[in-house]
Amino acid sequence: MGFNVAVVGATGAVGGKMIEMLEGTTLPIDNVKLLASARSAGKTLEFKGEELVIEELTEDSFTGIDVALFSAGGGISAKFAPAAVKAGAIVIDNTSHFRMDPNTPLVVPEVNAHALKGHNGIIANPNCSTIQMMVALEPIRRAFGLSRIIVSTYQAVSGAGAQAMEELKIQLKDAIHGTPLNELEANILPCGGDKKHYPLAFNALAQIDVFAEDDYTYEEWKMVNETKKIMEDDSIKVAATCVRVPVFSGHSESIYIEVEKDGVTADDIKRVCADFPGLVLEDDPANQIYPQAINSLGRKETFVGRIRRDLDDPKGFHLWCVSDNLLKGAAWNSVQIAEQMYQDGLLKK
Ligand code: 25A
Ligand code: L14
Repeated sequence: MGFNVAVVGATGAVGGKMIEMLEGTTLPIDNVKLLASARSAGKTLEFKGEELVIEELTEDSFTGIDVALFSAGGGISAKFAPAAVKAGAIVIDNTSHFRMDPNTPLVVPEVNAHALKGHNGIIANPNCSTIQMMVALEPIRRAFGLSRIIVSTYQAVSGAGAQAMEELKIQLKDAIHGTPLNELEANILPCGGDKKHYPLAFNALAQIDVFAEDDYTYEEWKMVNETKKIMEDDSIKVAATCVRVPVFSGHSESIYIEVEKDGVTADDIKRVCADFPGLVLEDDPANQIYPQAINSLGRKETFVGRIRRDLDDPKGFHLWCVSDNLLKGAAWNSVQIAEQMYQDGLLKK
């Protein structure tokens, strides 16, 4: 007997990839139920060659569901995840809503799968930028200790959803046809709601999500807080600058770290990275080999390269980390969590 799986936000940028990941999963599946807003109810999407009709999400949607993957925004998770849990489903939630709740495990399977067993029905999928950084840094932390992380991100627009991708496409087209860059129409980015909007085409925006404490954005705070929770170490010093670039998918990150051990070399770091599951070392400067966003698309792994020593601090190192934000950053990590739970005997019919 297989599991009944629901996808909440099935018509979104992440939801579509969740459906794709479920087509290839090792998790035994009986039925897939696609849920979205009333706007999409009645439309169909394909799953393993079969047309599935999208249903409107309601509190009654979860009868008979074993696993519910949520990716329709924090407000929807807040409202409907409890109903799913009540109906007996395990919720794997892609939004930030439950991530810092001490009773909710925040999991990257390669890093802290052991945290899954403490769940109370909901498992949080970390922020996309955090996930790929965790995969790249966990082998280094395990081997040499980590005392500090300073990261700058170059984030793709798909992280902001399907409508943001559409907005960038139109801006690029209008720009090519001669609209001055600062006159391009912008209604969504850098963040939604009633805030100011700026064009992203041929631009870089040092704002992802809204501004918060100490003038860091909420996206930057997510990277700081989630890192400490996943690595189970509040003493790691973390600071982030999150930047949106006109890339459709594939987040890139420039990461500076300080290790705890003395005498570590760049080659030591390359060696432990090459051996870590889910991480691919692409680091051959002589042949101009390093990770690129366009090569990460469709891949479940995280890619790391440009690993080099800091020129002044003997415990400092720099690296470049890339992953498909819609896959490892969201849809794949969620389905991987379900597979891991099944493997660990935590998913039962
Ligand atoms: O609220 P937040 O936290 O700020 O979240 C912002 C967005 O981030 C994405 C997701 O956008 C979310 O809405 N997201 C969430 N988690 C993410 C993660 N970890 C993440 N992105 C990256 N990483 P999205 O566009 O990718 O997906 C949105 C999905 O949510 C469904 N949805 C929205 N409101 C819902 C709902 N489902 C149930 N109940 C609700 N009330 C949404 O379905 C989609 O699946 P949909 O039916 O609303 O949208 C399908 C089509 O409708 C168009 N459309 C969207 N908004 C409007 C609209 N049309 C008219 N008016 C609108 N206001 C879309 O173009 C789409 O084609
Ligand atoms: O917290 O806009 O998972 O790129 C990930 C994508 C927040 C927004 C999250 C983006 C979202 C972010």
